[in-house]
Amino acid sequence: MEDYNSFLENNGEQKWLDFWQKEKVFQTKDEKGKDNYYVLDMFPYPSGSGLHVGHLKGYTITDVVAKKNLMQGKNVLHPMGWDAFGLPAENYAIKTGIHPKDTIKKAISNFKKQLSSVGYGYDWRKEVTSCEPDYYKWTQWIFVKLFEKGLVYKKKERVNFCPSCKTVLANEQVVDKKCERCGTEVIEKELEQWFLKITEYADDLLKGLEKIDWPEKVKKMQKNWIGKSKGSEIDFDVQDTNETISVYTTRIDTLFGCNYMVVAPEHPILEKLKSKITNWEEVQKYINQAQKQTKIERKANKGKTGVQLKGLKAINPINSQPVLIFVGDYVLMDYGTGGIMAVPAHDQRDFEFSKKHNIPVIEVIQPEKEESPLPEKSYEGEGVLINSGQFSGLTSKEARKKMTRFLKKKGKGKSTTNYKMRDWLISRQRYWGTPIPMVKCVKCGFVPVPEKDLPVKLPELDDFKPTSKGESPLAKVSDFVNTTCPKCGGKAKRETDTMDTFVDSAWYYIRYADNNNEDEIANKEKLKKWLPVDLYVGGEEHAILHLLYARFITKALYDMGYLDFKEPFPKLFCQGMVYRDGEIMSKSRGNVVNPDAFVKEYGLDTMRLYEMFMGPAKQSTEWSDKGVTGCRRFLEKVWRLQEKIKEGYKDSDMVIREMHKTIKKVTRDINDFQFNTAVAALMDFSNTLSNQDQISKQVYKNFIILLSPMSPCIGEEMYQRLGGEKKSIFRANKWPEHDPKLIKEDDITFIIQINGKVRDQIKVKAGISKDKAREKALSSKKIKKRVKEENIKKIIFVPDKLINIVV
Ligand code: ANZ
Ligand code: ZN
Repeated sequence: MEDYNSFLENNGEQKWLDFWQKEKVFQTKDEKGKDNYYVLDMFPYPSGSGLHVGHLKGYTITDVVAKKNLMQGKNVLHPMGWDAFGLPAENYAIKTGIHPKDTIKKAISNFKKQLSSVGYGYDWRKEVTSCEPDYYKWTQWIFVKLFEKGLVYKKKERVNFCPSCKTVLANEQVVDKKCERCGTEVIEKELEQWFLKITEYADDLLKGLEKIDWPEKVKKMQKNWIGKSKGSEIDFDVQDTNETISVYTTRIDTLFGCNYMVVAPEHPILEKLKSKITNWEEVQKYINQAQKQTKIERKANKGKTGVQLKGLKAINPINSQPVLIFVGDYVLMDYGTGGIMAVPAHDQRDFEFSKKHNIPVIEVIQPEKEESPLPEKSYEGEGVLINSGQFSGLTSKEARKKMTRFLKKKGKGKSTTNYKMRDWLISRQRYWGTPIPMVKCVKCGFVPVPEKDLPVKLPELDDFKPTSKGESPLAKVSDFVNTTCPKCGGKAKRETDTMDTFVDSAWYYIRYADNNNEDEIANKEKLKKWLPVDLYVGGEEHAILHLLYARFITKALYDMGYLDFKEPFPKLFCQGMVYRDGEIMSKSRGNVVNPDAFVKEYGLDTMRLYEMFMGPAKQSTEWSDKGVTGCRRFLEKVWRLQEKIKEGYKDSDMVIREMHKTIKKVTRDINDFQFNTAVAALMDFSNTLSNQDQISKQVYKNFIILLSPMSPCIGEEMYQRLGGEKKSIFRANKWPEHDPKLIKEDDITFIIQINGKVRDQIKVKAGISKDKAREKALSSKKIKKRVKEENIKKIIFVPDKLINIVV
């Protein structure tokens, strides 16, 4: 009989890739009466260097899940497309003169070839490409809708600017004051920029996090990024003037300890009162210096420097005591009010500053349980107020309420909320992006391009360099720039900035539902059928920006009535990285494992199986060639098992029981993203089968079905060999179900903990419920001795392992 090796050598896998394509096995069908399941990978940028085996981990996960759901009889939407605008192709164009569209085309075709060679079942009819007019028409449409809704504005903003690349850089693209790409020193420049008002959705974005099934870590990162902060705004009068300085604080309870304040170098009060500042020269010098730094550097300064405004004092509104005023670069103008009240005793930054400037430290909060670290260090915690007049004796929490009320009555304060998140700057002075569909008319101002005139097409260019003024290269194309006003018909000029590519990727999941629609972003019925996405899989590096932007766009479109869901991705799974020699795989490190050569040598089934077997999917794992050979040997063994099949053979009870256990485990593990243990269970079962002299067709068939999402070619080959089937294994609706009666519930050792410490072990039936386990645990003598029912705070239950009673 032909062995596995010759199967591979005779293009056995390719045979099935061709078959699936010919039979349209993985094309999305929407058959009536079936559940719909939408599983999606994050939108890849088709880079010139192609895919390595690290990228394929996430894609294999979605493909396994897609195939399993298909086999369970669902309609499955599993699309792929390209985040095709962006800088790499444009920079390459500047260097070589090759048009970005050609570079991208080539890269996409390479990506497609690679993905197809691994047997992924994408429905290529659904493909979208963000640099194609039929796609960016709708990116522009969204922009116009947001504009009409008042969620778009243009504003001058100091931005990071690279004089060599002649473009604005995001903070993340500035490393060590230098441009990440070319190493040129970055400057700050005031430029008119388009913004999307994501801040209007700050609270919605926060609230929505509570309802979605995402890794806790990712939710926390979004929460911190949004940075909701509840506190108070307090007005300090400036002595002998009519001016006041407002500060934002989260610790109004420390107000009696405030004996100086600090304003940002850009604070308007400085210009206003400069004639009263007796050391103005010194102050001005400091301000000039501060403005030479970027915001990132200033944040890193952490209050090391500052200059007192001599001749000026403010008055603490709670006790009318005089307060010194400083200018300091660590106070940022764009957070809160641009001014802070400083409390040396209870803020370490202020503490250190006060030592440098000989300012007294007034203790006003005493810790309730511990010793105060004062006078060595500030005490930043909460506690009970002292030295605080009528408020002494209150706890921090009570004091915050009462002091806010007190100041409010005096007209000197109020409670407010601040957010760290800023509006989304989407202007890019670059060529290879979606043109911003706005026109500037002398009479009417900025007017959006009407829907019927969309898309505003990106003109063909040969010269991709931005202009010397830092404008987009589109500014050089007079045919593009000069136009008429859609409102009054008068002379007008087009906006020449293009959009941040994060706008393109903030809505692509919508388009897959109906990617060829020329009249709508997507048909409502189709949206209802497929969205929101059932499972979204991608890397944690997108934890903040992409996922936040996508949620924002969804919420805005929901509010405008175009969508009927508020969260695009109710379930998110983030796969871990693949390392090689302890390092992230990357071209520059030279440790990349190329899937092409690998598939050629071992076969795609082995490749996919190893991707799933190499470790828990959510953890980072090390690529090992030895592990690969292990997987290959397993498939060889699976191949040989067919020799044991005997028609009508009656398997032993043990084999049947093991089969049902395996069905249960593999099904559950795939649902729980525990692919490695699913594969391990199949390996175990294959050992059981190897030890038999003969096995039935049915047992082998079930085994093959369970394996086929991971290793589809051997699955299809064996399934067809077993005969009697016309359909592909993936379309046969034959995913097996286990029979709980047949899985004998063994006694297992079950651990009882109290506050995480093991206190007893009992024998219970496997599969015991939480309630039953609780009852058993509480009736144990050893536990009774230590725990009273009424003191139980929480019960943590790990099925078939342990129960932990928290008291
Ligand atoms: C007085 C105070 C006393 C503060 C104390 C803290 C501890 P979050 O949670 O980040 O909102 N702050 C306010 N505006 C600022 C700005 N523009 N630049 C730099 N720092 C600013 O923190 C709010 C705290 O950050 C505020 O509370 C203020 O310092 C500072 F014992 O006010 B606090
Ligand atoms: Zn006009």
